[in-house]
Amino acid sequence: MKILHTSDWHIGQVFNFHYDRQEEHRYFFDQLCDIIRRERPDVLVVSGDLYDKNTPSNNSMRFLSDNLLRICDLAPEMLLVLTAGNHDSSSRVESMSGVWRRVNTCFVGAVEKAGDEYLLDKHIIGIPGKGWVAAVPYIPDYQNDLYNIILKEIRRRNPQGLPVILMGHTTVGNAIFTAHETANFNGRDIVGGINSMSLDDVDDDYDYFALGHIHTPQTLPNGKARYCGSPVQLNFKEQFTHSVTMVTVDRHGDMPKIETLALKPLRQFYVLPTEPKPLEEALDFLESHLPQEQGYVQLNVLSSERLPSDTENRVRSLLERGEGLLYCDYKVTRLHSDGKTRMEKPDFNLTEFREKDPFEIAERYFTNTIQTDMDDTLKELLHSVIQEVRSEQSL
Ligand SMILES: [Mn+2]
Repeated sequence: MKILHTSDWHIGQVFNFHYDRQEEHRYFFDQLCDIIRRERPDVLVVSGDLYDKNTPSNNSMRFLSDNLLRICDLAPEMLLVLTAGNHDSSSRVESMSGVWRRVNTCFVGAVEKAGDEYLLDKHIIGIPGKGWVAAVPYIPDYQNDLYNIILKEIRRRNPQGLPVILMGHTTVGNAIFTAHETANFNGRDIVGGINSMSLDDVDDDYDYFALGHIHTPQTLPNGKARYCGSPVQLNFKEQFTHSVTMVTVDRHGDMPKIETLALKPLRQFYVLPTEPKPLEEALDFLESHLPQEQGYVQLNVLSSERLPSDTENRVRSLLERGEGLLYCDYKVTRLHSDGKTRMEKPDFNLTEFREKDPFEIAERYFTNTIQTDMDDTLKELLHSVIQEVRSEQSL
């Protein structure tokens, strides 16, 4: 069984509030179509965060369906399974699922119960003679029992012992979170608002765990759970090669063969200079090292005070000398006031602020204003309030 694994498309992202990413996503879909044509997978799994927002524009929804139809047309025999991530609206993702089912495409968004029992059928998708997909969308952590309940039901339905592919959109503890803001509470990682779970709590009889949510591509230590990572770079922190993952499982119980297929970006992300420099030096550097390929530019400045108000205009006019260079912002690393080279944590810019975990923002605000660390009782209280707001929002 051949599985093509991707996740975290974030269609409809508007970078830095005004740069539409649709051309870059189209460039990704062109490459995805080439890969499908060449590799002929049995199933394409997309592990959540199809859209960037839970209220995508009509244009974004049209863009997704047009591109999925392209894929369906070129590989009508391939199964597609797409799940909702924490960025998606679970009910919206399923709103047209009945129609899509006719072209071998399953959208799985919401988890439903009848009384105390989960409704399992839509999460368990069989490919006759080939294998099974356990389609688990983003779930709040009090529903983590769903993974094992589905795996148990598949054991019952799978007497031939065909390969089992598990999907999830969650944080697995001790993974590599380099492209993300993280918080830690009572020894547990929280990334992008999702509490971490342990792979040890999931029954071991899946053959591949196709994970989404963490954008840094990585195979976890058990060798059969993997974050494929985002296919399109979503911010300046994602400084790695973006890719999709091709997986082959020969027999149930065998270790999967995992191959990374690199993607080309349409636009680059430039942080210039690489190390922060004082403003005038940074501008000189930019002028003499103007990138040749189109992309987003962030100026990297070392300063002990606020930058003059014309800084942005100066950077913009330098970038106009290049081709397709898009100004984003400047990042200021502050020298400590005692003049030592020790650096303080840079202030958040607006983009970073939007990506931060609310817990971290509140904690930093508290520490800066009250000038003392938050005690455990307060942390616990804050944590439970954030959880409560989140579970209300996901209803
Ligand atoms: Mn994501």
